[in-house]
Amino acid sequence: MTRRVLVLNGPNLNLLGTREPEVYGADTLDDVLANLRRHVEGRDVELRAVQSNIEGELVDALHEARTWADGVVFNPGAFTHYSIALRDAISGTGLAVVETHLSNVHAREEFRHRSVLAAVCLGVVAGFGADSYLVALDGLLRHLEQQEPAS
Ligand code: CA2
Repeated sequence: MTRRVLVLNGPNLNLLGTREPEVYGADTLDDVLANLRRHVEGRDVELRAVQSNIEGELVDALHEARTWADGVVFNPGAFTHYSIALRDAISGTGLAVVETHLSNVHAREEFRHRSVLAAVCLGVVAGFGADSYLVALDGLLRHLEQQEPAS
């Protein structure tokens, strides 16, 4: 059975690899996505990627994902810490979403310690750099497998 996953990235993540490599690593967003695609090669997994700097476009991407995706690997960027609109979109769609961060947000400024999204997500992965996305995807796929009705 094909598993369809949206890899959704929020504000400023299009700048990955251009600045702050000590915090976010040297990979560009395209590198991160290529890594993910390599990681699932040979498995029946379809990945679609969306990045936006605009909160409403991220809400729209979640609404649209409801029509085709089994789950979402989502790095909401700074919206993590204050977007009630994204929280409502996640809970409203009922999608299995893994909140994903490159950096360990809990080891950084206090305002990054709080997520308004985590409580409505399936899980949270943070602090493994680009590998956070691989861990998040594996966790999501394992969860989806366990949901599959026994044949
Ligand atoms: O650690 C993460 O993945 C974050 O979601 C990244 C967000 C930050 O606001 C969150 O607290 C944690 C920031 C993404 C900005 O990415 C940049 C990358 C390169 C240069 C400038 C910004």
